[in-house]
Formats: sequence, C-alpha cells, structure tokens
Amino acid sequence: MANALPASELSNSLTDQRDEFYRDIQSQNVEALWNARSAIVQTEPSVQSVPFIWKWREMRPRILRAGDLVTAQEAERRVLMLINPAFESRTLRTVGCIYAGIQMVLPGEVAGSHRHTPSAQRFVIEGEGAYTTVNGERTIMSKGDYVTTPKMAWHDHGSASDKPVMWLDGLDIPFVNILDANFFEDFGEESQPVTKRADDSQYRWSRNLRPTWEAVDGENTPLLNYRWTKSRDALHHLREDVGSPYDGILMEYTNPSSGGSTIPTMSAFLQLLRKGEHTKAHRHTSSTVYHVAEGAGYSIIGGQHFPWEEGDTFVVPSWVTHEHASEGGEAVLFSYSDRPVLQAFGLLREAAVAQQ
Ligand code: GTQ
Repeated sequence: MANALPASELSNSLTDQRDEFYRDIQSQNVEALWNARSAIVQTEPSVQSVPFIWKWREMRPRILRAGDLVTAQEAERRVLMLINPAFESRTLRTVGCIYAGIQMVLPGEVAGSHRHTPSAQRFVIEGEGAYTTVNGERTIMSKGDYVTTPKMAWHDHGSASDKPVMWLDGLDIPFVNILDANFFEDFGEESQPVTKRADDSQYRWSRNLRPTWEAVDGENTPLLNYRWTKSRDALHHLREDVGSPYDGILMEYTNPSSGGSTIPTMSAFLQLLRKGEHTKAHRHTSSTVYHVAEGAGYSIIGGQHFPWEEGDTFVVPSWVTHEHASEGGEAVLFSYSDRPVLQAFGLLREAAVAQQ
C-alpha cells in the first residue's frame, strides 16, 4: 500500500520509541531489567577480585620507608593497605569484601586509641615487644601471634621494643562500608587506661575453664591473643592426621565461648602443609587472604602459579580454583576469610575440581 512504511522504517521507529522510553525512565531513576539481564542472570558469580601476591621482600623495605617519612602519631595507624588490582584504593578491598594492611610501630611510638564498627584481627609478621590494648587489657605481641579486636572495642598500639614491629591487619571494612554501617570514634587521649591485668583474657578463656559469673558474648571472641607457640604446637601435634585433602592440617581459631569463629564476619585459620604435601584443587564462595607464617611453597590459583615464601601475603577470590604445595620442607599458612558471612546466609558453596 502506498501509505505503509517500509519495514526498516517501522523497526527504526520502534527502536526510536524504545530509546526514547529508556531515556524517559532514566530521568525517573528507573532502568529496564531486561537490559541488565547479564548483570543479574549469572550461571556463576562474576568475581571482580583477582588472585594476587604481595611479596614480603617488596613490602618490608616500603613499610620501613614509611617509618622514615610518617610517624605513627601523624598517621594514627601507619599502614600500607594491600589493594586488589581490580579495585580503586579507596574501596579498601584486598579480596572480595575483606581488607588487609601491613602495620608497623617503631620503638617508643603510640598509635592512638580509637574504636569502630569494623572488626579487626592481626597476625604478627616480624618483631616482638609491641603491645596492643583492647578494652583495658594489654597484650604483648610476638611474631606469629593472632590478636583480635572486636567491633567497637577501644584499641591502641605501642611499642616497648628496640626494633620495628610489623603485623598484618585483617578487617571487614569493605563489608561494613557496603552495608553503610561504619561508625568511628576517637578515644580523645593517646592511650586508654590499662584497667585489667596483663593477658587477663588468657586466664579467663584459654584454660578450658569458664568464669561462671560472666555474661558470655557469643558473637565476639573474649580472647585477645592466640599465642603462636601454642597454635603452632597444636598444628604439629596433629601432623600425622589425614587432615583435609584440600587444605592439609587446617585448624580454625575459635571463640572459646561459642566454638564459632573469632569474629562474626571473619574466620581465621592456621594451616600446616607437610613436607611434599600438594593439596587437591577446590573452590568455594568465601574469599581468603593467606599469609605465609613459615616455610615456602607455591599455590596454583585460577591456573596461575604463585610461588611464596615467609612473609608473603596472597589472595584467593571467591569461586577461583586453588591448590597449595609446600616446597623444601613444611610450611605454615595463616589465613582469614568471610566464610561466616556466606555460611550465615546459606551462600557458602564448595566444590572439588579435577586437578589441572
Ligand atoms: O589498627 O585500628 O589496618 O583502625 C585499618 C584501620 C588498622 C587499627 C588498619 C584500623 C586499624
């Protein structure tokens, strides 16, 4: 018919009408779901974080250099944050929704007292004789100690050592930020008063005896310092066990009042890879920060080979296949992950993967 539009113009006009419609709804802060399907309909998570390793031989001189340039007092916390290459630094994302940083205190320094809703945990990389005070209890931190700081606990760090003391900080800051639940307060003075005897919580919570008159906080561990010598000793005692095919002798730091994770949003682990051990490949939806406490070896993460040695920190993102191997003897890995969050909401998935 003479007045009918050719097919191409018909479809053009529909395209034009659709485009106009999309612009119109955009002006109302509305988007069409069918145009965003790829972001929603996923057969598997499209994980942003990438596997990465921060070598201690690169990090150590840089944190020492930071010590020449900035005092702990000026910085409040002298920390070099480990940022996943997939993210901007201000996201504070090391892997998934968790954060890691390398902190140093120099002899005589104090990192002032504050508190915040993100929870923290620390693993001492080098040195001894630094201390942290958490809600009135002071503990001396030595290499390999695992030290916890629950959310909203006042904490300050200092050092009576004659050498730098460095540790890995593990916090849930990105997760708390995504939930818009980050609160922070300054104590107002450099150091909070020490109101408890040294290592008070060791006596209350690490002897398999519970003070019956105390209310139990099932959420945060009441134990401040999980000492390296004791943790390492437990791993070594169990070395003849079969362990996990994927992780070797992997033990979880627990909250002695609940048996659960030390921090509600994060679990921490210590893991022995025996001489010649090469674990089976698997993957899971928890994201993990690993730190090499002792020995050397390598991990294959998403098909990439990452050799590691003492002091290195590396990450395994969600759903990325990984396997670990010791080399030249035994190795001990410290790690922490967001596993409790995934578990709490039924989102934890684990799968074995045929060896690559
Ligand atoms: O030691 O209080 O790495 O508040 C980041 C934020 C450490 C700390 C970090 C913190 C701390």
